[in-house]
Amino acid sequence: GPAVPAAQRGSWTSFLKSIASFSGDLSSLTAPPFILSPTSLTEFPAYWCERPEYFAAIADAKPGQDRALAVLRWFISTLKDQYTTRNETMGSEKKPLNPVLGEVFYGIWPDKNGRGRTELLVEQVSHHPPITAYVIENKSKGLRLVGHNAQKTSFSSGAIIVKQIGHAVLTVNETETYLITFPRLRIDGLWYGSPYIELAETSYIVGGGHITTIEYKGKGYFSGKSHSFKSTTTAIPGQGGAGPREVIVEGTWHETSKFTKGGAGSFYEASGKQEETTPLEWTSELGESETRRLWFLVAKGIREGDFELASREKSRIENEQRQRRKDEAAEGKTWQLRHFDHQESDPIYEQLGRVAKLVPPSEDMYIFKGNWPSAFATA
Ligand code: 0T9
Repeated sequence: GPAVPAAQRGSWTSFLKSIASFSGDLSSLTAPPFILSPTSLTEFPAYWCERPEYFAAIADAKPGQDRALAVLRWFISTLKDQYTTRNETMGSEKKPLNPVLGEVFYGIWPDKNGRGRTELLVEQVSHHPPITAYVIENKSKGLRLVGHNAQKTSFSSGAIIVKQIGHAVLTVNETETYLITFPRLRIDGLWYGSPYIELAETSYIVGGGHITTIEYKGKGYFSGKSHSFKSTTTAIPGQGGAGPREVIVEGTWHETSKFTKGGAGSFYEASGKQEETTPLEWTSELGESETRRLWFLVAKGIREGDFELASREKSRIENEQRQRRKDEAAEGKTWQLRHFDHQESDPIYEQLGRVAKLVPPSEDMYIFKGNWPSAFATA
């Protein structure tokens, strides 16, 4: 049947008009019910964790070119989950719930086959514009990823263009660091009410004496297929990473890729299912802003088609937030982040970003305070 329910065609058209005449923070626009997702953006960092064995494999790889390729393989393995899951589970891309300031999410992927346990901690560190900070750790493998994410959106010939702001830094054994940047998104299919994502432009992984440039193309480029990429991994001159050769990998990030230079055979096959998060069991320690607790009734309303419930609960949450900000202002206080300290610049981004000639040459960062909820210890 048609993607836009007959009764919502008018509101979809006016939603599209407001997108087109609007640049910046799309999260604040009200969308018709059929396009709403019951999941908050604070859950999205879980996509980095849903192939835990590829994350663990980074630690097991030999430092140098092998490890640089292990980081790349893990990164590619997350893309299908990051950018096609909503289409697969809900029929199209959907508008996620816009997290409130201080919203948190905690999850675990248990140890299996010696891969160690992967732990996730997420905090919404800004409401408008939405900024999400996260830490992912596999302690037994000595791996830690700290990152933050924001978006700058614009509208171009019928599509939403999303420039991802922010970056992640992966640390291996407290010593080796990898800077990871994110691709640009193009959201198409809006007119028909069935949005989907294509990746575009370039993202980078820099560290361990190597730089990997990943180029993204849609239908009609490279191989002619949707979701295509081509990555080039080279040693950084003068950084002791003198790898034997350049390695090129080509294919599609949602299916299959192979070495086309400096190696042979398959690079990554997106087979098997992603592993869903085991959320940390709720106790008062996690607080009322734990995402699934906070949005429970909104999500229920969206899932069950009870949009009156969803919108009533959403308004309640938003009003409560507005009141909180007013109270803080009246008391001359500002909101304190729970798990992160904000810093204007990130020396690792600046240093490794120079190798990739990143624009902008500097970005801010969120430093993890190290305060995992105690419930992780007993979970
Ligand atoms: C980081 C990811 C990000 C978040 C989402 C653009 C988007 C919000 C940000 C970039 C993750 O690692 C990867 C995947 C999907 C991205 C979302 C897709 C999307 O549409 C939303 C935006 C804000 C909208 O909801 C636009 C309106 C909507 C009706 C189009 C479906």
